Amino acid sequence: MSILEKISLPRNVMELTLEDRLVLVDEVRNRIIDVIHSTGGHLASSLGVVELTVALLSVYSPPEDRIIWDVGHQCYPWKLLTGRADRFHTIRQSGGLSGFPRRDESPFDAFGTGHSSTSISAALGYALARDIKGEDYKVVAVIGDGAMGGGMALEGLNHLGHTGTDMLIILNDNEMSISPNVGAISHHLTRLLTDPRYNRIKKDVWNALGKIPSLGDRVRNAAHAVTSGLKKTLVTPDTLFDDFGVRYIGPIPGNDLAAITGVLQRVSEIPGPVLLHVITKKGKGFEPAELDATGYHGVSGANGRSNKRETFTAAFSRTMIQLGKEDDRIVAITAAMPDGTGLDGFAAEFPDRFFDVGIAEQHAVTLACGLAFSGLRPVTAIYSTFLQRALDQVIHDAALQRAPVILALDRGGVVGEDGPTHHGVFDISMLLPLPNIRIAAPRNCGILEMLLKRAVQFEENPTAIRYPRGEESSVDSAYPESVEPGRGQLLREGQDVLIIGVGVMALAALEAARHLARRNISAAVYDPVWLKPAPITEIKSLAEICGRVVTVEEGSVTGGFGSFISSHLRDIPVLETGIPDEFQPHAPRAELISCIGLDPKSLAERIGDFIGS
Ligand SMILES: Cc1ncc(C[n+]2csc(CCOP(=O)(O)OP(=O)(O)O)c2C)c(N)n1
Repeated sequence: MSILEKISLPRNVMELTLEDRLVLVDEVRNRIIDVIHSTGGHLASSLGVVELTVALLSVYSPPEDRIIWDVGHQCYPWKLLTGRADRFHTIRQSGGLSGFPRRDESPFDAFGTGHSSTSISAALGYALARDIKGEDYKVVAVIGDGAMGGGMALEGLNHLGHTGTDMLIILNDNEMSISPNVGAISHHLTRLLTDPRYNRIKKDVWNALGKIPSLGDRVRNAAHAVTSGLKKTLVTPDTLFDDFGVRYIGPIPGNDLAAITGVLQRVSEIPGPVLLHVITKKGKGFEPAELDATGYHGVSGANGRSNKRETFTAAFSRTMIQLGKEDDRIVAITAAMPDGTGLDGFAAEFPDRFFDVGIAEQHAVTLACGLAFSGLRPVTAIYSTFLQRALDQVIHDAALQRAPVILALDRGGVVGEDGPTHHGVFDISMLLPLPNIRIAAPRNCGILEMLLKRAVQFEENPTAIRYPRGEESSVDSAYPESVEPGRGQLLREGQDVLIIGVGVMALAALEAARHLARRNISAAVYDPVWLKPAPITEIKSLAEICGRVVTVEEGSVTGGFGSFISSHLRDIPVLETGIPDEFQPHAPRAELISCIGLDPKSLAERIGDFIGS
C-alpha cells in the first residue's frame, strides 16, 4: 500500500515521519502526472506546490485552520491529500471532482476560486470574523506571483496591514504567470531572489541536507539544522511589504520539503500579518513541464481536441497580425494571457504595440480607453469570463465616453471542463443594456475576421466581439464580404417559424431547421451577426411572415438577446432559449450544450413543441 493510499484525512500527513512525507511527495506528483495526462488540466502549477501542500498539512489543521488557494488551479495535491484521492481520476470529468476548490465539494476547501487574486480578501474575511467571534484558528492565503499583481490582491494587502490581524500570506513565486510574469511587483520579487541572502539560505539548506537527501534520522536532524540555521536569516527587511504593514519573511526554497516545513512551523507562531515568500519551480518533477511551464500550464487530456479546423482564437490571432501590418494605429492588450488569447503572434511582430498588463482586466480596459482617445485603435483580448471583472470600466470609461476600443471576447459560451468559474455566459446580458456599445457574435472564423477588420475602422464607441472556445464548425464556413451593424443574415428561408441563432448557435439552428423539415415544419434561420445595434427591422418583417420566433443563444437567457428581441416583438410569440438561470457545472462542452437543450436535436424538439402549443 502506498503512503498516499493511507492518507484518508489531512491529519494523517501530520502523523507521518519526514522520510515518509518525502515519499508521499513523489507519489502525489506521479499521481497528478498520470491522471492529468488522460483528463487534461492545470499540470505545471500543481506540480510546483506539492512540497508546499505537504508542508502546510504538516503544520496546519484544516478544516479548522483555513487554507485558501488563489486561482485554485494549483489545488490538485490539496485534493489528493484532503480525502479525495479515491475520486481524483474523475477530476474535471462530468459528475467528478472540480478542477478548482469548491466549498460544496469538501469542507477542506475554505473558499471557491477560479478567478485570480481573491485569496487575500477572502482570508482576511475569515481572520476578521475569527477575531470578532473570539475564535482561535489560523488563516493562510496561498497566492502566486502572477495573482499577486492583480488589483484585488493589492486591495486586500492594503487592508490587511491596516487591520493588523493574525494572518499568513504565502507568496508562491515561480516567476511565471501563465507566461513569464510582468510588472513592478514581479521585478521586485526577482530582486529579492537575487539578494545574496537568498543564495546563502539555499546553500545552507543544500549543505544541511546533503546532495541526495537520504532518508532516516539524518534528514530529520538536517531539517532541524536548517530551521535553526534559518532563524538568523529568516526575516529579511523588505520595504515593499513592510510598508504595507505586513512582515516579510523569505525568500525560502519552496520545493525543499524539510526547509519549507521547518520554516512554516516557525512562521505559524509569529502573530500578526506575515508574508512568507516561497520560491518554487513551476512544473517541478516533470521535465517537459519544467522546460515549458507555459505550454504545460493547462494541458488537454489524451482525448483532447481534434485540431482539424481553425479555432476562433487562431483566426483572431492571424487577423490581428494582418491588421497590425496594415494599420500602425492598432495596439493590442492582454491581461496575462498572450498565448490563450492568441495575441502572442502580434506580440512577436509588434512588440512596441503590445501590452501584457498582468492579471489586471480593469486596467486593461481603461488603458485601452486612454490609448483610443490618443488616436490609436486598441484591441483588448479578454476571455468572456474575465471581462466580468471589468464591467464598470466598460460602462464608465469606454461606453459613457464613447471610446473606440475593441473588446475581443474569447471563450464566450460554455467552456467545458473548467466549469462554472470559467463559462462565459454572462457577457451578452452584461453588455446589452449599455448605451453606445456595439456587440457582435460571429458564427465562423471568416465572420470573426470580417468583424475585427470592420471594428477597427469605427471612430467612435466601443465594439465587443464575442466568440466561442474551440474550432469553427464544418457545417458552414462561408462568410459575407461585410455585414454592417444593424444588418444580419438570413441563412435559410421558411414560413412556419423564425429561428434566430446568435453566433455558433445559428449553425445549431440550421441543423434544427433540417430536423424540423422532416416533420414538415418550415423554419427560417437568421443570424443577427450584430446583437447591438440589432437588425430589428429585418427581424420584425421575418417574424411577421413566420408568426412565431425562437431565439437561441449560448448565453444567459435572463437579460439575453432573446429577451431583448422579444421586447420588440410584442404580438408575436417568442420562445427564448439559452443558458438557464443557474450556474452550469463542468463537463465537456458538447455534453453541456445537449444537457441545456441547445444541441440541434433538442432544439428541434423544443421548437416542435412550441409550434404545437
Ligand atoms: C481574473 C483572472 N484573469 C486571468 C486568469 C487566468 N489565469 C489563470 S492562472 C493565471 C496565472 C497565475 O499565475 P500565478 O498566480 O503566478 O500562479 P502559477 O500558475 O504561476 O502558479 C492566469 C492569468 C484568471 N484565472 N483570473
